[in-house]
Amino acid sequence: MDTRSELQATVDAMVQPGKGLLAADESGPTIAKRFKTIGLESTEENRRAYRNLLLTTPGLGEFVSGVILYEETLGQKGDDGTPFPQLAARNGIVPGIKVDLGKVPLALAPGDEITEGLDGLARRFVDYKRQGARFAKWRAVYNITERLPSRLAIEANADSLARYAAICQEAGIVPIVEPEVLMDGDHTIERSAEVTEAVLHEVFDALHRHRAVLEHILLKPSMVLAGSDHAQQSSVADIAVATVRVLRRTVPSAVRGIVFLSGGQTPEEATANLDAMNRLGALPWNLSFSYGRALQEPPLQAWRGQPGNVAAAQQALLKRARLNGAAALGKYEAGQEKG
Ligand code: 5MM
Repeated sequence: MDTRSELQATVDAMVQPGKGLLAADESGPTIAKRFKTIGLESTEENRRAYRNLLLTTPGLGEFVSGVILYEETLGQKGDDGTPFPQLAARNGIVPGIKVDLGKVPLALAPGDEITEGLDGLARRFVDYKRQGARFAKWRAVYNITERLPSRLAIEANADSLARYAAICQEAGIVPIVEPEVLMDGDHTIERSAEVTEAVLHEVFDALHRHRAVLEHILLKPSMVLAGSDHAQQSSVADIAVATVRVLRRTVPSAVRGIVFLSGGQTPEEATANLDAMNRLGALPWNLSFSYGRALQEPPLQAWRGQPGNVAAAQQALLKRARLNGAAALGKYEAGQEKG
């Protein structure tokens, strides 16, 4: 298959009505933080057992079309000896990999951050593809204050995201482009909208300059929300309207799929907000989810590292996947939470 057809086939498999992505790409320090909440040590075997639980959830492929893995997980095997990428593919879930190497402070720009990992990326894709990865993910992070993010951070991160996307597409890998405007802070929803619009505008300008094919990327943005410390939190309806307004202003209709991150929202909030957006009428792109915490928190708490809790944890994951699948169609009802 030529590269273009390969990219197209992957996008087609990932963007499906009523389906979204599971972000299970926590790096070492992040998964250790998550395990700490259930009093579990982050050993290689515990991480493998947990990812095995997620990927062997019966029926998950009905609502999840892709899974983002961390490099270590890509090389690990399920209980039956099947490598995780093949295990996912067998269940109709496209395997992908987070390829950024994390963020560091942006030099001479106090408070801003930049994501690293471009050097040698094209070479790394040879192995990742051999292991079964068909898409990748790169996350840029923007802190909000009255003066942040700086123009410099917006431009530098957009350029890195776009270079990453171009390298992915040349390798036949679909890039998920993730600019995350953080909800930490006491900013208003209007300030979040202003920053998100500036960030996305710059990202698409950079994607154009770097010759990325928009039909063959997925965008993973944050929702437009007031800061988590802001006194007045917005309603679901206001979040949906503000987020879709910014997306309409900045994301070309050539982009097939927009898959949100949850960014610290509760699982229920992330589902309700996605649902409300999908009730706003016809949109140019498929709006769905690529949640990490909002999908994994309930199963992680149900599991607590105990083999006897695996079935309950899988049920908890399947429930969130099913409800988010409904939200991706604008068919979620809060009453379904009780089921
Ligand atoms: C779960 O967090 C992922 C990994 O973060 P680190 O690289 O810091 O370990 C992250 O990339 C995730 O895919 C997205 O940010 C979305 O996750 P949330 O939890 O915000 O939905």
